[in-house]
Amino acid sequence: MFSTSQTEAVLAALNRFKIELPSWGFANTGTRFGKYIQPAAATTTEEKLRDAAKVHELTGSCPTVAVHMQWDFPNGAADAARTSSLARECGVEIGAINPNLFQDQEYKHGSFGNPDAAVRAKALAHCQESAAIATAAGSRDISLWFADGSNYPGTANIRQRKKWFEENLQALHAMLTGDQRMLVEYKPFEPAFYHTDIGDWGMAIHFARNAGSRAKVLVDTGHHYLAQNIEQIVAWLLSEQMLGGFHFNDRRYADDDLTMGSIDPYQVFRIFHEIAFYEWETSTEADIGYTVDQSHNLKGKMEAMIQTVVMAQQLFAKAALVDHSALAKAQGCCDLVRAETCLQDAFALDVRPLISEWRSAKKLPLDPLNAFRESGYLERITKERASRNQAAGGSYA
Ligand code: LRH
Ligand code: MN
Repeated sequence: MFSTSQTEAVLAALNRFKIELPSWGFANTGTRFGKYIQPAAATTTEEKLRDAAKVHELTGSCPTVAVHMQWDFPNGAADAARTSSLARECGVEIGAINPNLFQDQEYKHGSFGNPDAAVRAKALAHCQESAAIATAAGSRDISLWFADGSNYPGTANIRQRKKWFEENLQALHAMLTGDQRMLVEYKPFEPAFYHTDIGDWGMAIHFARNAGSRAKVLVDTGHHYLAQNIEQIVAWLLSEQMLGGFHFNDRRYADDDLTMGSIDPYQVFRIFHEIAFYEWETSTEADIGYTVDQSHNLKGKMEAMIQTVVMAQQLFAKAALVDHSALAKAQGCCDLVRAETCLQDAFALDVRPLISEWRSAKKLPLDPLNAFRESGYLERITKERASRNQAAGGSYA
């Protein structure tokens, strides 16, 4: 079935593939039309870390957890040491620190882009604290997403807000230490529906470059208009050495935050292909942070996360099977069909037997989802957490 070189390529790819899990993916999240409470959902940071550790135990590819300031560090930097030792005790590490500049009432008209200097200063101080937590927790990335924007024409001075963002991102960059990075995530709309201050990759790469060498761009797959060619943006960011990370999810319409590869697995494959092809061509390993960013409103949160990592492993493995030299040759002589089929042939390969081989070599369950169902973990956390979750629930108005 697979040649030795194909087997080696897939096993090598699986050995280095790591995808970070979002703490918020284990909590009861909803849409603006409400939340459907899951009795087993995690509420405390400890429960989120334990759930993430369970997914890592079953899949072997997600040793770090992305955390969100207000959701996971209610007492700010004071929580850093305890939370990072708790994570280690669970068998994972604290990953990217996500400041939260969209919940507090003061941020109604923005954070870094707010016309009120006091609010801008508060936002910068919050990011400073995030950098301090990153240092305390041994995390490398401060992952920045801003809901900043406006809903109606004429209500915001877009050029002035751009200047404030440049100033504050430069100020934050100056606070980073060691190998720390700041990742600038863009999003075209929601919650703002007229303009968003960091609305696309062009604005993000400008702000990152303007801030300094530690600043890179983060691509959230759900943050694109449907017609946009995401892998072309990825190829550009790679070519510019400005690609810092991903938030993976899937969508049918907008930022739906559905499970990765559930709607368009070939999209994720094309992204992984651009990275693998770049690494083959440059004989370098791209310094990219892969992270899941999903909200599981209907699927069981643990099963959805395990399903996501299993899908990610498959798509990453398939991309490692593209015959890059045949592809480069076909591209060079404009042999369109041969070039295209280099991708289609790799995507069509069933890599699951090789992944099973990798799992048994790593003493991991051959079928993580089934192993989870047989583990009794869900029944146990449901018993532990149901009473607390019953009390939750939320209506839009
Ligand atoms: C914004 C976003 C951002 C997060 C949030 C949970 O849509 O993608 O990355 O902070 O989701
Ligand atoms: Mn995101």
